[in-house]
Order: sequence, then C-alpha cells, then structure tokens
Amino acid sequence: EPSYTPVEIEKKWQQHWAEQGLDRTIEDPSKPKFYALSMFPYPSGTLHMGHVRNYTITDVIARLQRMRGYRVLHPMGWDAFGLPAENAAIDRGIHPATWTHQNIGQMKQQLSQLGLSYDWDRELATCSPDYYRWTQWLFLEFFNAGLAYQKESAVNWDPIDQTVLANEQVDAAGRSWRSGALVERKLLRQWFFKITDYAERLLQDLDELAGWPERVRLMQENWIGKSTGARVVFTTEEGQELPVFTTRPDTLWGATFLVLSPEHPLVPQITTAAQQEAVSQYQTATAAKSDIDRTDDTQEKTGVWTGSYGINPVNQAKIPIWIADYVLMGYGTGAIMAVPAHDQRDFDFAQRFGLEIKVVVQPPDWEPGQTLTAAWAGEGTLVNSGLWDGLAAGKGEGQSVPGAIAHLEAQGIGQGQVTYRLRDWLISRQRYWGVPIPVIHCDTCGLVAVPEEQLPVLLPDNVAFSGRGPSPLAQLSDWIAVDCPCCGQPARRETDTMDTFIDSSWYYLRYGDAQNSQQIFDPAKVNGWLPVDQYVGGIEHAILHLLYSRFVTKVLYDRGLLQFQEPFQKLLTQGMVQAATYKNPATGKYIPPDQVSDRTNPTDPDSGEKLEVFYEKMSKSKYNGVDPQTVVQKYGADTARMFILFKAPPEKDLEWDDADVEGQFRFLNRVWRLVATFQPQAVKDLPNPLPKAEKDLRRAIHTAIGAITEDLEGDYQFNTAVSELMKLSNALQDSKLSGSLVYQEGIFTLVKLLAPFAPHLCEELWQRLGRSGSIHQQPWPVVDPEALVVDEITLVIQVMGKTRGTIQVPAGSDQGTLEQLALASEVAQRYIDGKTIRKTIVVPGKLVNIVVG
Ligand code: ANZ
Ligand code: ZN
Repeated sequence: EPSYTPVEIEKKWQQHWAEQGLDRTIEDPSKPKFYALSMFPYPSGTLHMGHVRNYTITDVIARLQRMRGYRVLHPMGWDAFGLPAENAAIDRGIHPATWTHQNIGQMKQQLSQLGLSYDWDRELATCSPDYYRWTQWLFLEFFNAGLAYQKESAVNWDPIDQTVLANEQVDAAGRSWRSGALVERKLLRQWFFKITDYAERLLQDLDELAGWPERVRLMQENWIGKSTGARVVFTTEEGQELPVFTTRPDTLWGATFLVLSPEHPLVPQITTAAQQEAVSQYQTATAAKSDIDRTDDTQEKTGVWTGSYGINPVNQAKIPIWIADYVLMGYGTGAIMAVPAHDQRDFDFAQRFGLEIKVVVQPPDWEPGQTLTAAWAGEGTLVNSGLWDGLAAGKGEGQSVPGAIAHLEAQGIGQGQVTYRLRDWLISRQRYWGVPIPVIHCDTCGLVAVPEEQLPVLLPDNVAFSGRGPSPLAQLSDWIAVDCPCCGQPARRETDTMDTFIDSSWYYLRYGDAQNSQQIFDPAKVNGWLPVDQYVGGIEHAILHLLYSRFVTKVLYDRGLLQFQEPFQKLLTQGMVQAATYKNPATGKYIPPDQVSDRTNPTDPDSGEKLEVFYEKMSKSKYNGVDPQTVVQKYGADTARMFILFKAPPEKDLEWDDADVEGQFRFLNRVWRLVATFQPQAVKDLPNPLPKAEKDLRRAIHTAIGAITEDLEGDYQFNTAVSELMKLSNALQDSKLSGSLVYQEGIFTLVKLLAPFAPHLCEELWQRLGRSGSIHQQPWPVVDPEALVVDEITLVIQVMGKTRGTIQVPAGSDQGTLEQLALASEVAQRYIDGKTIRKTIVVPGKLVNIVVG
C-alpha cells in the first residue's frame, strides 16, 4: 500500500492542471455564471497566512460551484502601484518596476503551491501599461463628466526634504519617516473625484446589499454620514451673512455664541484689532493639528474670541463670535451656532470660557431653579423660545424640529438641509509609482485631456529617487514639456499620479475581459459576468475600497457601460489568522516562541520572569508568524487548506494550532488509506430491496451529502462541512461492507465531497480509483431522498417515567402498535415485574411510558 506523499502528489497535479488548462474560464452561455473573487494582493514579496486564508476560502467556493454546474470566473492579479515600491527605490536604489516584478514572480510561485484554481490567462497587474492605459481612460471619463476637478487642499509637507509625504510616511508623533522633520500642513492644488454627488445613492443602495455583513453596511453608512437639519443664516453686526448648519434648529433660541472654524474666510474680516494677535496664533496652532485630534472629545476645548458679535435671526440677540478647532472647515458651512445647554461640545466650551448656558428644552422631570451639569440632548418641552414654547422636542411630525424649519422657511432666514460627512475623493499624489494623470496644462486652453489615441501616458523610466525635493516626475523637464493637443503651443504635463485606490476601484471589471486592447472592456462580456457573486477579503477594506468601487460602478452605469449598479452581490470578510504570542509584562517585550522552553508555564529565557500568552494577529514584530511555505512543505497544501477551513467559521478569527494541523494531516492520511486500499468494481444498479446494513450505510452517505451541501450554500460553514466529511469517512471505515456497491458509492462520494477542500489528494485518489476525467469536473453529489427514509426508529421505554431501555420499531407505527410492542418488550416486562398496568402514555416516534400501580 503506497503512503500519502502530499508534496509529490501536489506538484504533479499542479503541473498537470496547468498543462491541461483545467482552470481556464469556460464561456458557456448555457450554464449559469458564478464570479468568485478574492481581493487582489499588494505584491509585497511574501505570501502570509492571511492571504492563504482569503484565497483558500474563495477557491473552495469556486471549485464547489464548478462541480455544481456553474461556469465560474475565478481570476487573480496584482495591486501593484504604491508607496512601498517607491520607498524601496529611495532606500535601496532598486527601480520600483524591478522590485515590483520580482515580488510578483515570488508571490505567484508561492500561490501556485496552494492549488488555487485561477484562470491565469486573465491575470492583471495595475502597474502594467496594458492596464493603466484604461485607468487613464477611466479618469478621462470622470473628467469629461465633470466628476474630476482641482482645488487647493492640505498635504503633509516635509520642510527638510522639501517633499510631500503620504500619510503612511508620517509617524504617530507627526514626523517624517526619512528626515525626522516635524511635518507641516501645506496647501497645494489637488485633484478630486466628486463622490459627494453620489452620496445619496451610495447610501440608499446599501439596502440592496443583503449579502453583505451588517457591520460593513453600517460602517459605510456612518462614513457617508447623512445628517438632516437646517441651514440658518445668522448675520454679523456689520450685516455680513454667516450661515450655519445645525441638526437642531429647534434649539435656536438657546444659541448663546457662534463658533467659526479657524480657517473660515470671514475670520480675518471680523477679527478686531485687539484680538488680532491671539486669533493669528490660534490659527497657526490649529494648522498643525489633524482633524482627528481636533475632534477628539477627550481633550480640553480651546478657542479664541474674535472680538465681534453676531445676531440671532429669531430673536435678534447679540452673541459673541469665537473661533475653535473643534469646528471643522470641511463640514456643513464651517460655522456653528453653539447651544451649550443641549450640545455637549458647546457645553464644555461654555464652561471653560464662562459663556452663557440657556436651557430651551426642558427635561421631563425638571425642578425649578435646577442647573445643568451636562448638556441635555434628550426629550422635553421647548421653553424660552417665543412662539415655539410648548412644542415637544423631536424630529417627528408636529414636533419641534419640523416646526422650527417651517418657521425659518416662512421667515426667509433658513431652510431644511441635508448634509453628508462624506468628502470628495482626493485622488492626486505627488509620487512616481502610480498612474500618471492624463491631463495637460496649457496657458491658453487651460486643462486639456490627453487625447484617447495618445494613451497611455507612460511612466518615464530613468528617474532619480532621492526622497527629497519635488516628486520624481516633477523633476523631468523633458517629459513635462509637451505641445497642447488643442492649440499646439508649448504646454506642461500634469506631474501628479493617481491614488492606487483608483486602480483597485475597477479591476474586478477588467477580469471580465482582461486582454482587450481596444476598449477598457467589452460591455457585453462584463455585463455577462458581473456583478461579482462572491467577494472575499479583509475587513480593513470595509470602507474605502468598497465605497470607491461602488462609486465607480455607478458612474460607469450612468455612462451607459454597465447594466448593474452594485459590483459585489455578496461579501465575506474573513477573520484574522492569529497565533500565540509570549510577552514579558515587566519589560513589554515579545519573546520568540522558539526561545520559550516550557509553553505551558512560559518564562523569559533571560530573566526567568513569567510571560503572558495571548492570541494575536500574526506579525513579524511579535514573532508569531507562521510561514505558509513551511507548512506546505511539511504537510502539503491540502492539509493547510483543511486546517484553515476546519479551525473556525470563515468570518471569525482563527487561532493557529500545530496540533490541529497535525489532526487534519492525520485525517487526510486516513482518507488516503481508506480509498487507496479500496478495490473498485463495475458500477451497477443497487439491489432492490437493499439489505438493512447497506440501507443504513447509504443513509449515512446521503445525510452527509445533504449536510455538506447545506453548509456550503450561502453561509459557507466550511468548518461544519469538514466535520461532516470526517463523520462520513469514519462511517465508511467502520463499515464491514467494503465489498458492496453501496460502500463503493460512499467512497466515490467522499472523494467528490472532499475535492473542493483537498483538491490534489482527491484528484490522485480519483485517478487511483480508475475513474476517468478530473475529479474537479465531476458533478456535485445530490441527495437521493429515498436513501434518507428512515424505516426503523428507536423507541424509548419508560416505566414510571424512568427510562429503562430502548427498542427498534418500524417507522410510522401507529399508537396502538407502539403500545403493544412496548408492553411486549423484554425491558418493559422486566420492570413491570407482574404489577398491574394502570396506564400507558405514547409519544409517537419517541417513547412509551408505562405507569404501574
Ligand atoms: C446646534 C446644535 C444644538 C447642534 C444641539 C447639535 C445639538 P452631525 O450630526 O454630525 O451632522 N456642527 C455643524 N457643523 C460643524 C462643523 N463644521 N464642525 C463641527 N461641528 C459642526 O452634527 C451636526 C451638528 O454638529 C450641528 O448641529 C452643529 O451643532 C455641529 F443641541 O447645531 B448643532
Ligand atoms: Zn492650448
């Protein structure tokens, strides 16, 4: 009997499948389509366990759906532009293209060992001109639709290296990764995509995404951040208009001061001479702060008075105008009416600076003379509010908010308004390794799109990477100089490149027609494959990538290229892969597991101090990473796959455990022995009727088919499916029927059901069973309802309510029969022991209770 040698078998089949083109997409319109997609990786050079988990999940789904008769699209590619390649160039002098292509080569090699059924003919890399030419084309679609525009915006500026930094190049202390300089905020002209035009649709259509995790939909909803309220126009004492956005226009009578964002354009005009100095200082201090710090409610509120007053339009009250950093310029109007009695931020501010707090919503159990210790945001009745007094506070019909809005509109001092927290998408980067923005700046014609026939605008090759000065492209005067496509006069190329989130916002479309050199894609093909039926990836992409992709899809729908408005029908966000870490709580240092001699009672090898053990996401810095390649070399990819699928439901975190890996390896070995020792016979009709033992075995086989199919449909409970596979394998192993046709049916079924999980092993066994074709092209087993019919059931016998034993009875026996059989049984006779039977209670299908007396 040959032994199971995964490494050999796996290599053999991987080669064979590649030669046969087994995983090529089949464009057979008679079959229903299924598009299974993993989020494509950034080619960092090393495949980690998180990747393996992601791709294994999608692969099992793809394989399952092929067997179930779908034509499946299951592609893979590379999100290949971005900062790490450029950092490598700056640090080590390797060209970003060289570094990236080396990494792609390495990772592709690692991927190929996992038995993932990709159609490599559709591979794409976002850094290849064949791809980014169409990213540029896409940009021009947005540009021509008025959805791409330029405006001034703050960037991170390194004053020593004189360069713009990406957020990832600034550390938590606000210093440059390279020079260590304190990073400044600087205004530069930047490109934006107008995603805010789509805010409402992006929000509404979340309702359609029933196949997405609730949590992800909620994160998107919060990110879009729709607020309903009103715009109310205050004025300054000099009569300048000062509009504010408020969600509580009903609290207008309680506004006791106004607060402008320090960047608000009115600030210079209204600041009095006496306050000038303090205001300028405060503005400078604010410029260095991030929005996150500014809106951090745990920090003490700061601000400065401008010296001016504003007029409340409902009661003409004269109230001071302040500036404070908790008011952001990018939201609403950049100015607020402060209602300290009913908004906690305003309350904190008023307390700090001794400003008036005026209650206008009286809480239900309010005592006369009571003062507030915190803002009251709950229900109540309006007071001190003129005509609005007595209204119930709330947004409902007949309540204070709609009442206030009606009043404001009638008076012409405000109107109802909806505001979104979502900002336009800043897409330009002052970096080299990205897609050049295909625009030309002409002094006469302004911004001119590069004509389509001149695409792609290629990234020039010979560039200096120092990390200092303007971005590499901005230093190439030869490349920049170009004739204007409109007027022919000398003009300048745009030197900014695009955010890599643009590359990834449309790659799933390109897979539908990946090699098209004439068009971004043939709409007929893409409309035939999309939307993606199952998307699988990390929760870290819950907001930006998924929102940008939804946005791009909607724009292309509006431009008539796509017939669907949502790109991803179902989304699975897989959990993290964690492993044990050992940390010395005294020093805060992590200890590599191989230096910990006693894992059950771990101590620091240097000091002997007791260590803490946690399960944490695998990472280099915590020494708890497990290299997929090591596992594959030791046990084979099939075992790695089985372990990952078995250990936890796909959306839950998974704790790495060597013993469980071993366990799966042993299971595959058992399957190997079971099948490799089996002598197949010619397939014939089963005898009718089947002897009881065979009937029982066949029931177990078909119960497994049903349970596994159910586990894999919809919710993808791979872990329970693997348990069922183990059960079936045990049933076969324990069976004494190895010569029967039913047993053979069981063996064939086991191999088919296991095939999506352990594709190499099952292909090998299929061949050894002498079956023709690939196991991966066999139809998925279907349940024979006949096989599930239970013809005997177990009846519990109780005497005086105490269970005394069980007997086998024909299924479907009526009450009378059950009673007779129970009373006649040996157990019952023993416990009745000659006593009089007073009563029998029959629960059909379950038990008979005999009452004696
Ligand atoms: C007065 C008021 C009274 C407010 C009250 C709230 C409660 P959301 O829900 O997030 O949309 N606000 C408006 N613009 C702002 C800006 N640029 N920076 C910081 N805060 C701003 O929040 C809207 C509320 O946040 C607005 O309603 C405003 O404060 C404040 F009892 O106006 B409110
Ligand atoms: Zn021109």
